[in-house]
Amino acid sequence: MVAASVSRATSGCTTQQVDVALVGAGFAGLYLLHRLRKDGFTTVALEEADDVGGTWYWNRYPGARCDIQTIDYCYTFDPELESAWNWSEKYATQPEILRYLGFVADRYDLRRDIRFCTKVKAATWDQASERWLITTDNDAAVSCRYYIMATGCLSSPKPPEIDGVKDFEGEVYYTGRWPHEEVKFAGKRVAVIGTGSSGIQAIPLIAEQAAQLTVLQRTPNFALPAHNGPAPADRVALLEGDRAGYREQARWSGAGVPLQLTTVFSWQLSAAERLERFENAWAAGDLVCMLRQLWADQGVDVDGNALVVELFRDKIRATVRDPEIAASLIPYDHPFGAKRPCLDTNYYATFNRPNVTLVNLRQEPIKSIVASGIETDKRTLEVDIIVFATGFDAMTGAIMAVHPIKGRDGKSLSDVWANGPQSYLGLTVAGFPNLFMITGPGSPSVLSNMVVSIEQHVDWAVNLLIAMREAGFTTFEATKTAQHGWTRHMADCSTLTLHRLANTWYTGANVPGKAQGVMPYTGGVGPYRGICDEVVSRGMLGFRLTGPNVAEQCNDGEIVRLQPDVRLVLKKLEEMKLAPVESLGAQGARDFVAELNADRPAGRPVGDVADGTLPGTDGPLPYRLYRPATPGPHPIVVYFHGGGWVLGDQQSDDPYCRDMCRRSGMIFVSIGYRHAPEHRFPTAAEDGYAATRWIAEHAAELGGLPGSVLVAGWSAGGNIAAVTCQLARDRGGPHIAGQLLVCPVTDCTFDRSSYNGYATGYFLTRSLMYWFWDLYCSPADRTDPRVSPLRGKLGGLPPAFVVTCEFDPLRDEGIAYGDALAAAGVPVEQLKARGHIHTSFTMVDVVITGVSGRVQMAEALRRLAGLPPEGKQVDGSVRPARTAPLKIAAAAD
Ligand code: NA7
Repeated sequence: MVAASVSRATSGCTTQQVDVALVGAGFAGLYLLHRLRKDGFTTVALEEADDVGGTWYWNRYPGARCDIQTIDYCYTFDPELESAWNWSEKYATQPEILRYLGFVADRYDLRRDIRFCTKVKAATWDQASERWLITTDNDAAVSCRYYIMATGCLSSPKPPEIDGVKDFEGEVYYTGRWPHEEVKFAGKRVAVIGTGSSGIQAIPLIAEQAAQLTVLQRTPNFALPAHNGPAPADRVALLEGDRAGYREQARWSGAGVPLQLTTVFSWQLSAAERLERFENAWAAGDLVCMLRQLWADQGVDVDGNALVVELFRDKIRATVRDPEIAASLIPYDHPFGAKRPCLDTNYYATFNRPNVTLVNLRQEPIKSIVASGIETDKRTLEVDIIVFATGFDAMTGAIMAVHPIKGRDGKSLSDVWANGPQSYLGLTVAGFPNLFMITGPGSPSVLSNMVVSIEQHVDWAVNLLIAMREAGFTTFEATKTAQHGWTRHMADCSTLTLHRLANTWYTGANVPGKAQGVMPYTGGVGPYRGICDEVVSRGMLGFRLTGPNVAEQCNDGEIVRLQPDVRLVLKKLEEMKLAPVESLGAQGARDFVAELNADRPAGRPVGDVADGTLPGTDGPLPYRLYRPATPGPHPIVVYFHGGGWVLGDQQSDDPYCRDMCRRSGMIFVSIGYRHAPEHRFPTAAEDGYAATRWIAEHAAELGGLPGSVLVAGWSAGGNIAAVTCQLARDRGGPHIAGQLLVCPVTDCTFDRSSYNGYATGYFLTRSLMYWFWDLYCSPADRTDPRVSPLRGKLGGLPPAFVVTCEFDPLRDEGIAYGDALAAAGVPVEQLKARGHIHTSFTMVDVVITGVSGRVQMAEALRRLAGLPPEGKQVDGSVRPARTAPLKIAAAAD
């Protein structure tokens, strides 16, 4: 432990020497200070305000409250603290939260190490001493080994970007910098600019006092009634019944609140059932409940989300009497939840008051502020008070805009982040040694219960400092590889939610000129915590650690290379500790697959699903036909399911067939070909060919376009599809217009690198493939092109779209087949799906990140069938765009 001291620096100023300097005395700074001191680090906290509270110190505007229930929005690190404090309301007011933070500061005697009224002016890393030098506007500079930003995500107010504020002769207030003295609205004409959470909380209370209130709204937002009062009895009972368990559940949840997620999809509910769920959430007055408990596809699929939006719109229309005002208040430009929705008390009803006027700035933008009020391009609104509720430079504002931070080689953080924030884990930045950000961009932060995320970050960071001290390390720094991997993982995660579809402060869109991109981590609090723990268990993966008397440690790499939802699926499977499928015997394996399939999300509705049989070479073969809802006739795709020639049937890839039928607008006919070991090679191949020929000959009867068909298949089904194309070419038909091969088996050798690199741990294993091969095909037959199509003649085959997945033993043989087809002159497109496994594309509504791949497959099928791309009619006219690119399936959680 380095003793805190104050030394006289060469310049003559005093410099305070500490192990750790942190900025901010809000929720994050207070807990950080407590933990660091408890663990023996000399620490100083620098705080601009004259007291603790952070964002709760500054945001004193009328109506300011938290929007996560207070029993969840509080510290959990000390059970005694929990029992020493009782919250009076379900959503505490700002004064109560501020009192709580003051109570915490006193209880742990934190104030003695906080330098209040001290603004940091610059932070500079000194390579020679391996310390940060922090200069301030008040008294001594600070020299510290570690510098930690506990500055909050919403603490740097955004300038209103409206000219003329200084010309206004009345009073001006900013919600994010509200005065300590009471603001008197009585008898005054007041204007509020901004209808985010701050505006929506303040407006009803200001309306009660002011003579006249004008609300200037640029973009309407969703607001849900808070129904404030005492904390709900059921939640309190849950907490008190098992406090530790309740808190632990929150830590591993999606949003930091222990709520059960729904697994039911919107299309499985009737309109009445959906309404009932919505009404229950409305009555509960809980954002997390409304955001996550209606139906599983509400937060990840625009169609599922649109159903929520419509119910919200009905509520606004039912509350606001004037239909024109109601129409202006109805959100139109973003999915529900993509922008932070608000919790309100009487917000919409406030617009029924005679003293309240709504100005729609989309119809009459503000030109400037003038001496007497606000000038729009239609009129001058004369007012006595203007309240700016115009928001914050969120996530990055407080970190980089507040003071220059210069890291290694004098590089400044604002330059490094000029194109958007990049971090490792949202905690630290390559090139900035010994710097931590608590709930920085790249961590769950504002998409979670902040206090849960703060405690996780603080614990993780302080535990690292302790471990370093014990091992003799004095510096840590994220590697570029690790940071790059995290940035990519962040981008992958952002495809799981709808946040990327809205212009919000989550994406930086509220600040003119700011680089845009989803800044918080959208993968969820629990998965994030698991990843941070994994960084530690893998030897501080992605960090370089150095110290004076110890060898450098750098275990470089990327912490998550799988797609985020694939990672979760694999983790779940690992936890289930299932016996290897090949140990179950053929029937046991079939039963197991049937059981798995019974539990999967139901496939989406299509126009029609019909079962039938077709004549095979030795008797009838069952099939299942999926017809689009659009008027036919449609091109037909003959589909072969996966299952290693041993498992599955015409229904086993049901969700995939439904999804592809909807996306491609084509008929899918899934074939129940015969299986090994009862029917060995070449039965499956011959059944596939016979079925394709029969369907081509009977296309019109099936409602399809006559003349040709397409074939598609996944895994062993991809093998059958590929072989069918070769047989059709060699046996005089039928004409096949294209082949879609998804993770196909194409060859009988097992020595390609993907077979070895991904032999276990990625669902399909090498030993399972050995078993499939043994059951289907004797070694002597394996080089026959009817099972190893890669060994066949490839010229003259139909154009192909070949899909392979990065973490799949079959990856390399799929790529080899695509390459060989191309070399033989066959038009080929290959989709090499990064971060995916063998089952990614058929786990519809489970692996959400598989959607974009299926969109590409559907587009490819349409091209191969000679259809226009989605959105265009055959005659070239544009039909109403379906939401295909945005049609993201459900249930990330
Ligand atoms: P928000 O949610 O960013 O809301 C700011 C509001 O101010 C929003 O309605 C903006 O409209 C509006 N705004 C911003 N600049 C202007 C200008 N120049 N002219 C007109 N209107 C403007 O901030 P809050 O403080 O309400 O809430 C922040 C978070 O704090 C909240 O989500 C909670 O988590 C706590 P826009 O939508 O940009 O068109």
